[in-house]
Amino acid sequence: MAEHMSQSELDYPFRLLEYVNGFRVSKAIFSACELGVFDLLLKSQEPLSAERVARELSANVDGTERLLDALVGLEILEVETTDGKALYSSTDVANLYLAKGSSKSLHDMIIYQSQTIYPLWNNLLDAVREGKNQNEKTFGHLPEDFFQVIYRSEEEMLKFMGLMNNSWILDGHDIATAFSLSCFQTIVDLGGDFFSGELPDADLYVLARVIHDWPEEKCLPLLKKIYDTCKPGGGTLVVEAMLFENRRGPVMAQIFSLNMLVQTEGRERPPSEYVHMLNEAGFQNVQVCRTGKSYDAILAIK
Ligand code: ASE
Repeated sequence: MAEHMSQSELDYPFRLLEYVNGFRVSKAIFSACELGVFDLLLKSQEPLSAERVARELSANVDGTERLLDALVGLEILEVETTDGKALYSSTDVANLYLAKGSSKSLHDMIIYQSQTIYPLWNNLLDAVREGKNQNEKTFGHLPEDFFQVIYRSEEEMLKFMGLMNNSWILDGHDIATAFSLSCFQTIVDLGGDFFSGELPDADLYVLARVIHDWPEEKCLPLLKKIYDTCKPGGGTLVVEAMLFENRRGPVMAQIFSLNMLVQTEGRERPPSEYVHMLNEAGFQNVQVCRTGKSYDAILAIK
């Protein structure tokens, strides 16, 4: 199978070309989102011409037509042609995930990817060479702590929270039901300034996409503090995009780990590394649940 695939890739590198062009596909979708194409098509309820879309969104007609055509090619939009006139409409997927108002909208995640993640990834090469995040080079902030860059203004903080919130639309249910949590009366989702000061009282502390921001030296004291604060029977739920044990996938977790390199001080890890840290902190009872989606969960009980 692999041999057959690489043979056809040798004849013509279809898959490789798709990967190489990936950033252009991303930017076409980002631009349409930022321009408001999907919101306009959802609101209009009838198919629209490129001229009409351009006029409504104060954009150039030729540019708009090319963007709409590319989105049709990507099967994100649909087109019907009558008397040589093209009329564009959204697909159900675009209405559900790309328009702003919908309950499952990923709009905020896409805006954050376009305006923050994309510029950071433009410096991926330097991140790999230097082994450190590229906040200073990308945003001109001297990052004592990269979260000061992520939260550098009210607007930026809200955009980051939009990104974080959006992914719970996709994975929240699987994570919340990965383990039976009914035995925990008080559940606290730890975010913000948890390294200094005391933790609020709780039976379960949720650490969702926190550990992956930091090196082990910073995670261990945090996990120890949680362990010390927990009553017997209490614990912590760690939520992360976990690598396979041999680190050979999932590819999305591998890509996220590169994202942690360009933006944070952390990395994505396989379950055994989380289990090891939790054991070091004192937790003996540790269970891993893979969801098969982007995020997985580990429950550690004192
Ligand atoms: C963090 C999560 C993220 C810190 C920085 C982040 C995400 C993007 N940047 O805790 C969300 C998930 N990862 C990606 C690549 O989208």
